[in-house]
Amino acid sequence: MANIAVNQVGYLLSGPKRATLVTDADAALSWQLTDDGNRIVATGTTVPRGIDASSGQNTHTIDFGTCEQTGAGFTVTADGATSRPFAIAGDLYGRLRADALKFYYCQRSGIEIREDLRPGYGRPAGHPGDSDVPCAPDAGDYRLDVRGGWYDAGDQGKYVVNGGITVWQLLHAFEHRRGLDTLVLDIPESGDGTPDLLDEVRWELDFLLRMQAPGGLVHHKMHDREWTPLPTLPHLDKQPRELRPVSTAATLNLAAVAAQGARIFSRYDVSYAERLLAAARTAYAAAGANPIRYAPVEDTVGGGPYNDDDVSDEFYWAAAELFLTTGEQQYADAVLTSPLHTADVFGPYAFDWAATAAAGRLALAYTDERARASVIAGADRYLAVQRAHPYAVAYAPPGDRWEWGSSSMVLNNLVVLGVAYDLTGEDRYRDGVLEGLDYILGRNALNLSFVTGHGTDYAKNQHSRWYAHQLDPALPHPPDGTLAGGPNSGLQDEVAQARLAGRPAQFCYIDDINSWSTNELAINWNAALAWVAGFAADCGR
Ligand code: 9MR
Repeated sequence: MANIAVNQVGYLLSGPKRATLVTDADAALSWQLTDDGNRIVATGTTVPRGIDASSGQNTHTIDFGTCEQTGAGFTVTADGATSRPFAIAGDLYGRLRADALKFYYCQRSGIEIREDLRPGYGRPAGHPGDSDVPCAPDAGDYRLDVRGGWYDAGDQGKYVVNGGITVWQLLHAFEHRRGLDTLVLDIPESGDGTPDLLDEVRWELDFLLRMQAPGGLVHHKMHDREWTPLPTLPHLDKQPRELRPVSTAATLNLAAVAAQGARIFSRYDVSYAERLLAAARTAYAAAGANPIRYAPVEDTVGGGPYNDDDVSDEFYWAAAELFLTTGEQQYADAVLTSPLHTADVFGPYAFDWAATAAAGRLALAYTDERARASVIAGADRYLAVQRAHPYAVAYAPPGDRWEWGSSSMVLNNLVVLGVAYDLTGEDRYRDGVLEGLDYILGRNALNLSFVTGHGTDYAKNQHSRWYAHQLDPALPHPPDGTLAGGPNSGLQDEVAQARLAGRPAQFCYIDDINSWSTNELAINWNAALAWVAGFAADCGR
């Protein structure tokens, strides 16, 4: 049976407006766009696109971009199928931007979540004992105060490399997207004179600073000694908490984001900015003296490994941020002599917690001519991938094997398009970001929005120990604005293996709380959503 997938939130009046038809037909078909009063407002013919490798479906594109009517409740019809309803509006994404950022307050550790600020999500402070945590036997013989920060994902571990890329992306958005300095996030600090987004990011930055050991190296992570069952609310977690060993990657993450933070916070809190910059300098020097302390892949008990045995990209990224903040020659030299400054860093996906070279490049692109040209070249490549894709996804990894957290890879490739738009002002990059967001919000093989509370059919059972409504109806679903990790060809968990084995990439997803490899939530993934939603909100008028 035919099916039409659309962006269920809707389409910006000033943006591209396309849907994907799944049909057995090979020849072009007629389509109609209908408004909520059942009036036909546009008609046309589909463009056959053939088999989509990511879903195995025979597809056509429906383009209703010429529609100039606004409203809610539009549907598009072709081959006997009718899409879910959607809006066409001048301005659509303000709520998505706010929700994607409000997500972080509910992930906070070490502080009560206030019911008046997040109705349905109030809970006592989790892990107050994180103020005095011992090293595990292989990590040292001291204790640190590592309270605060955000819980990483559905688990209650706190990992420096994932916190690092998250902070970086949120601060990059703050620096380069409009409107984030005045956005109200309904957090305890709202109204204190500092932008809410910076207050939220500081909650994590303070934690990252606390993870720095005497001598300047930074602990890779801290988490429970053993895995806890679902559900477990943070304040009811009985597992002992431990610091895992220091790593070069974690140390360079602190160097990168403390340097970036120093630049951005200097307008609001000079002494905090100085503290950040001092920490960034000592971290960078400590990493230079200890360049091969790698977090091992086997470290998977009680928390994820976040293993990484190539930190040349972290060195490049940290040097880039230190250079942008200080302008000092030593950091300029480190950037210019890094092989990654000239390497092609825009592969199947642009960046994530382990691959940070593109983060350095995207930071430098606003002031460095070589970096600027490379971002534009990378963006052109992602645009070509998107144009060839029947669902307009700018992500097509080799063999169409989609990675863990693919939603964030799709979005981070759009970030490259967004920066290219900043650099050139050319509409094709802006349109690419907007059309790329369609996939996340329902124009996909599952007809599912991967963002809780946005769209008509959305993911709401993401793997989490406390938003565990699926297991205990007294607990909430994840808050609106929570991104699901998304299709993952690896199918590492048992639910996914039992239900999804052998399927094409886009079908390697299930909205089940126990499918931790396809349906988790995570701080880094929501940062990708926040960046792109911030871009899209800014395109409204
Ligand atoms: O996002 C991480 C992904 O890139 C890795 O392939 C995967 C396996 O190492 O781990 C993911 O991170 C998880 C972390 O280890 C623990 N907290 C939840 C994270 C999201 O699933």
